[in-house]
Amino acid sequence: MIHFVTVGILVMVVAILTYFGATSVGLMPVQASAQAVPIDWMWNWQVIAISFLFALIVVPIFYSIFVFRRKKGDTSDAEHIEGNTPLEIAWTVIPLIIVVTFAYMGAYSLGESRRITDPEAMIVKVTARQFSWTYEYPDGFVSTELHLPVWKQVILKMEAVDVIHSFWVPEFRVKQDVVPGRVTEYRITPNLVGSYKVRCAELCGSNHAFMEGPVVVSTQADYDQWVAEQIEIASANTPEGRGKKLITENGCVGCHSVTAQPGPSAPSWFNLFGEEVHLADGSTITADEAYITESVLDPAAKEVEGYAPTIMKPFTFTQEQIADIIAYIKSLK
Ligand code: HEC
Ligand SMILES: [Cu+2]
Repeated sequence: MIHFVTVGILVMVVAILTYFGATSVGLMPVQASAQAVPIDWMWNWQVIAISFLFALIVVPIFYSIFVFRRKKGDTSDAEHIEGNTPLEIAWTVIPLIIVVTFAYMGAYSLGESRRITDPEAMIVKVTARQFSWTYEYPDGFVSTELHLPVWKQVILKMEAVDVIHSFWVPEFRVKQDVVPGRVTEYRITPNLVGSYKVRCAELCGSNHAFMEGPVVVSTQADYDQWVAEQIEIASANTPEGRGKKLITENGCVGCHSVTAQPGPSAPSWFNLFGEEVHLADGSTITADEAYITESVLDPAAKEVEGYAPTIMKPFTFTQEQIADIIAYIKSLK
């Protein structure tokens, strides 16, 4: 009996220490959405259950190893046990109740995270493609950044143009697949101002790991200002402006970069125009109109040294669109 009491106390102590240890190391990123509350509530109960089960297994093992160690010179046989019906019923029924309870809690928190609906939610159209995210705003502009006002619900209507992707902002907790030929919905109420990142959570190809994009939750005033700036950029009907729009809409910057830093998986366009480009076959070529046109319409024709030619798929654009893209690339200095 004394052993049961000692083990019982030790199990409780180790369970409590494990729980506080596990929760103090920051297992979860900050909680930045109203939908995250029921999810984190359930997660917390899971950590409690995990800590208890961990203690329940580890404590008796170590207790037995140290307390019931065979004495030196003791060669007698151990007691033979032929089953124990009450014990077997207990270790079947108790875990069953726990599992069913967690299934209920899971369904409850899923329901709870979807019940928070606002009929006046803002709708943003999301396009996922290898390997970038683009957002179409109700105000009629397209961006590669997702900006959201705090405490305002947003519904993302998401579509994939190629393969299955998955929209995941860890701080919002909720995750949703984006499937070609189908519109999936993602409803979120951001509740914490900050800069986060969307990641693709579905292995979608060679640059899946770089399929990230900024997600900015700001005050309504900052958001309104950003929207005004975006509308101004979008309405500037210059060749560079139209080129920038095409680049954004077609996800080019998911691979390329427009700054001096090379992109995640493709050359930078910064200072590209007029420069000598080193090709994989050892030759060089000047990046002029003809070269850029060919690189967009038939990327495999000339391979840039150090990059895989197969990543970029050919695009179809009209001559005017190509001219706009070139005008935009020229402006990157
Ligand atoms: C999936 C990634 C990816 C996407 C999306 C992509 N590209 Fe590329 N692009 C590459 C890679 C990799 C190269 C270098 C290898 C090669 O030449 O094929 C390249 C090369 C180029 C070049 C030649 C650059 C140089 O430094 O010589 C141009 C111009 C270009 N791409 C334009 C575009 C445009 C315009 C778009 C969007 C309409 C686009 N790319 C979309 C991956 C991509
Ligand atoms: Cu993806």
